[in-house]
Amino acid sequence: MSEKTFKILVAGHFGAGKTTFVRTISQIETVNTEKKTTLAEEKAKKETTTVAMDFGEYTNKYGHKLRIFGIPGQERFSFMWPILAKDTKGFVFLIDSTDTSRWFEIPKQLKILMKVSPSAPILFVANKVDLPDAMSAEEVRQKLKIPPHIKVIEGVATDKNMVEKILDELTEEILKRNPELKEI
Ligand SMILES: Nc1nc2c(ncn2[C@@H]2O[C@H](COP(=O)(O)OP(=O)(O)OP(=O)(O)O)[C@@H](O)[C@H]2O)c(=O)[nH]1
Ligand SMILES: [Mg+2]
Repeated sequence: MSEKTFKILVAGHFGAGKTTFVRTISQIETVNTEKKTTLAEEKAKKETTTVAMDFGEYTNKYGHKLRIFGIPGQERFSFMWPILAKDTKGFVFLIDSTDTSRWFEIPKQLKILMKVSPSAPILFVANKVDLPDAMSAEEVRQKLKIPPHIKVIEGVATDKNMVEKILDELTEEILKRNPELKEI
């Protein structure tokens, strides 16, 4: 693997927009593991869910090649979380800013991911802010009690420019902590 290639993980609760995020930005055909939702509560939200992982790649304008993995949000597939978190250099943590019904899943997921890669920065994203009644990043921060030194930004996983901006912000944090990745 080239020194400028690194792994990032897109995390977040069920339906937060992880698969959408990876699909929007990937420059290669993505790997997806979508299956039909089965439980009534999930079916009501969407038709498919990720059962193992998403994968895509994105090379930014500085030549950093990001290998982007997405986790399955549902807890019954949580055996994949530590596997996918291994060796990740940074996390994008998506939160649906229009719907708090699955936010209860966030703490456990965070705990598991951070235990595996404790030094990787996390960028929280208040996703779906294109929708009416979306909360602002600040509202999401307050409701989830995210401390001030951790970044929370607004995002739209369907919008390529916004996803690029999110990845650029995370990459900046990653490079601060891993200066060797700046080298060619
Ligand atoms: N309006 C809007 N819809 C979004 C956005 N991001 C995702 N969605 C929609 O939200 C739904 C859930 O998106 P997914 O990408 O499947 O969510 P996920 O986090 O991968 O879900 P699981 O893998 O099942 O945990 C889909 O219908 C997406 O089209 C966004 O930024 N804006
Ligand atoms: Mg998914």
